[in-house]
Amino acid sequence: MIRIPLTSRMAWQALQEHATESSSVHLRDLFRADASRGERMSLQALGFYFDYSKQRVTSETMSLLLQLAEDCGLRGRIVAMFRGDKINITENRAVLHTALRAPRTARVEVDGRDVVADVHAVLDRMAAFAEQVRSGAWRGYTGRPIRTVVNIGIGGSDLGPVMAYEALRAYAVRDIQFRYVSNVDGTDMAEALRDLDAAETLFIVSSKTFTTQETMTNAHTARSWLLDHLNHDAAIARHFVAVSTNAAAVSQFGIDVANMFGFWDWVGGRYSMDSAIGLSTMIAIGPENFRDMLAGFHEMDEHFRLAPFAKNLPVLMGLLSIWNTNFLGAETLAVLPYDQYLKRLPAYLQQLTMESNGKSVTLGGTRVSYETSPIYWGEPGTNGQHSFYQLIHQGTRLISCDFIGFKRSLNPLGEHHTLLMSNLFAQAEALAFGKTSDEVAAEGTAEWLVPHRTFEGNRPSNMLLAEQLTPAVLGKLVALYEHIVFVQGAIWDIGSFDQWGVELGKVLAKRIAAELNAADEPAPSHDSSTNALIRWFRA
Ligand code: G6Q
Repeated sequence: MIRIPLTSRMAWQALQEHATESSSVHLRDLFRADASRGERMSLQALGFYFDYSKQRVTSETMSLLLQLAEDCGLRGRIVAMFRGDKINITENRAVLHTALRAPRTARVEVDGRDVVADVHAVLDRMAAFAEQVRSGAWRGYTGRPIRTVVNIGIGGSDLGPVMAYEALRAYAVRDIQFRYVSNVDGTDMAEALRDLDAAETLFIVSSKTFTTQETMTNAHTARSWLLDHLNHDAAIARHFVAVSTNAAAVSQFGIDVANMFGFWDWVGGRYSMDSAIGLSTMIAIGPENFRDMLAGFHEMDEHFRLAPFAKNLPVLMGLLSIWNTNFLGAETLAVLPYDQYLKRLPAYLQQLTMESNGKSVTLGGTRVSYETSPIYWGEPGTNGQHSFYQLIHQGTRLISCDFIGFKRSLNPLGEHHTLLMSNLFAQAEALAFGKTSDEVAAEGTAEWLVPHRTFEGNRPSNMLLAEQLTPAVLGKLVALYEHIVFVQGAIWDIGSFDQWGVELGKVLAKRIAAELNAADEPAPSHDSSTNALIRWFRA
């Protein structure tokens, strides 16, 4: 297949020219020139109100970006993903997280097998188990019900469950505690176990491969702790369940395969929070809420698959991030949820976006000549305003922001929500329009102080609003970002679904661990710095 380099595409070149021509245009001018810009550049879909009028774009920018999407074959790529083609070419795998939330009646085949039936079989088993734990019918080895669930996993087997648990806490049972242990640093496990009663603790060992060093180390430590307290191997079956694709390793660990919840190689770790990896989420919020969340994911999948690009949320947000990254030079993208429950969303999105699109060769294997994934980061509002927002307002870098907010609070308390939302809208406004030196001077500011108090503005942002944070809305939100990543990857022509950098870390750590334990000299293959570090640690 002949691949046209992205930078040789006509739409790309037109965008470059257009970016140069419009470089001096300010959002103030754009709004002044079009009184209806705020409504025109907004979209209501799936219960979201999405306003992108504060992006530095015109109608021409948008039509060039949409043309770029067409030229890059985004349409065909979407079809290929949903159909189950092996688009993860370096691992020869299908990419079918969308099948995890397909309704029971759907059919998606991988190698001739309908995977939707498999998905629902696992969901049903998860639901039965979750109900048992929630109702107290599931008893620990000494006959007591479960009071704490500890999820042991890392990366994709941790960040999604943690984020979803925090996000949906308002829907969670309050008489069971949930803890998440991921770091191989013993402190993580020690602090999680410190005040727990083994007789009332359930461990979910979540690992797609069941070989990940951190997770296996933590799982073995948890098992020893449990056996120290309950003194019998038979206790393992009542206090450990597994989520994995590796039945052999699960059973070797001592977990009854009857208590294993499976998933498949076509689910990437960072795309797995709605698979069995979400077992802790389901125990927390209950099967019905979990299914609502899946329905939300599915609704966004269908929107992504079917909506015209000009009215397609993931396509628009993906293209806007391309514009900011590749044509305006923004290196980072701040995700700023004005909702305390979404406090772990930025961390979750860091993995989703940067592990997926932190790549520098095209699918054809040649080095890219343009930037790929921006750095995603963020904190919930309003905390960030008293910290790093300063740099977004007045620093030298261009940072684009995704603001997220809700009309109704899950905890309506006096004036809190109105204040929260007024901060949200005010920040987006200030970033876009700034404050000119004339305006500052007109306030009676001393001349020497004027430059310090002037805000350039012209800082681009998206505003994404919804009625209230519900399981379905969370599902839509996560699917939205999953598909934004897909759009970006399709335009950049990179493989969004492998993670060789993560694999490298897994191999390297094992090698050095053996050397840290050995008494002899470090293997000469290391550099002088690494050898010295190993000697320092051993001494
Ligand atoms: C995700 C990555 C990575 C993975 C972890 C845990 O896409 O592949 O973050 O989820 O390394 O892997 P296991 O689930 O196999 O333990």
